[in-house]
Amino acid sequence: MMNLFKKVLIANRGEIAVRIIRACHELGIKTAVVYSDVDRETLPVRLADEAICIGPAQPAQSYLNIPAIITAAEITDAEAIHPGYGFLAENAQFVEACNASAITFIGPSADNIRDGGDKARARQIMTKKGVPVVPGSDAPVKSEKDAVEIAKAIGFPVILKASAGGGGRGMRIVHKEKDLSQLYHTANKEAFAAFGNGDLYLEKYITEMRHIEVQLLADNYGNVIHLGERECSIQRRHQKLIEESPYVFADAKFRKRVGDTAVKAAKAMKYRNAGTVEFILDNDNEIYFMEINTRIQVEHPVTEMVTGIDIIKEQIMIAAGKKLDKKQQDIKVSGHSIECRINAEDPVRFVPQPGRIDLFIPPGGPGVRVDSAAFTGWTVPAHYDSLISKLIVYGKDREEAIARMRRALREFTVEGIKTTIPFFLKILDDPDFISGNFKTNFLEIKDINKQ
Ligand code: MV4
Repeated sequence: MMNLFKKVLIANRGEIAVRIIRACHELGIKTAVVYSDVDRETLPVRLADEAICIGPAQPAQSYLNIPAIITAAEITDAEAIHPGYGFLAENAQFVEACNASAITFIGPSADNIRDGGDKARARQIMTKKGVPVVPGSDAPVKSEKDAVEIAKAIGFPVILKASAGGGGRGMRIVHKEKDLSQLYHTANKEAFAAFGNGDLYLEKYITEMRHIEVQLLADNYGNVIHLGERECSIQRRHQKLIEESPYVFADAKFRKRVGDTAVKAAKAMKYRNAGTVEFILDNDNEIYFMEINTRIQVEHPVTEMVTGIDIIKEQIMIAAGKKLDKKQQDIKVSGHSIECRINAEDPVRFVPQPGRIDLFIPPGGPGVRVDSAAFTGWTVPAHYDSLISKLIVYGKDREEAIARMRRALREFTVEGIKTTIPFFLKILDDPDFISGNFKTNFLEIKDINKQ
């Protein structure tokens, strides 16, 4: 086997830092992790071979501090940096800073990140290469007048989206022509405030859809394979809550169609490393490119469970210049996997609940995986996202996976702070969840979190 890195620096925290440390140690790679003042007493700091404090809790002064992280890599002699997700994972300037210091960024190229981060440009690239996109504007709209004309041509309802967008900011659904000018201005202002770029583009609004995404692996030599799809429709305020693989109603033909389309999308932008193409699946079973996520995603474990492939190890091997050692026909999806994101939040109103965990007893047993950095006595800081554990189950089929998730959630003991565990137990008993009969509007329809 080609030489991998001797040491990798992990520029992240929490469960994903632990996940990356595990992959490195299994590959015989030493690890260094960076941490902020409030993260001194944490699992990644204990598990890594070395740990370096890079600043105070505020992300801008620690996990987003590019010079501090490059310096940490240099003084620990790390040859590569894994950014995890969030923070600097999709920052093209950070990739360029790594390149300038001869440190390998474990992830896509700076150009890949720029293409994926500019949603209007990604749409253009896909259109040009024949990847289906929802009818819409072929560039950011230039003015309110421009928006009205394009919207009338597409037909209402339409959705305004921020070119630099993410997380639903700068997004507005427009049902009638008369509402467009006002919504255009508020979306434009919101996008500018959030991203420093107010550009908006338009798409036909698909009123009922599923969110289906495809995991990709692409090496540095143009070889691209997909690892099947994930169904991620159960979300709230653009935060996914439950993800599964495979999609309940996917047969081999659907998997090939959506998978081949995702591979085509990756090739259209000369993508490399791990990535995910997100699609809209409409009621006529048509798929449309929505965006490409140029990072490892929170929900990657469900794909690992059904394919047996360690995606983090693949990322590291690709970044080290290894050729993909698997072909598309080697990828087999078997069984079923579901993930619940356990957040330190009130299970009804979803308000973050930072604080001390007085007792933490994760579930175990057959088919249960817990990706977590939590432990008894750990204080969940208020400065970061509220994800404390990912509970992932595997079953021979969806029915077994659901039964396993239910019993694992019941076993899961977290005392001292509120978590979203009770919320998931309600969803798992919902007949429409059990039958697979749900869309992205599932939680709004159910009002499952209102009482
Ligand atoms: C859409 C859509 C319907 N039609 N695009 C994109 C980002 C993701 N977080 C939500 N997105 C959507 N894009 C078209 N052409 C529906 C959603 C969507 C959504 C939009 C607004 C408010 C709540 C939503 C919940 C799920 C999906």
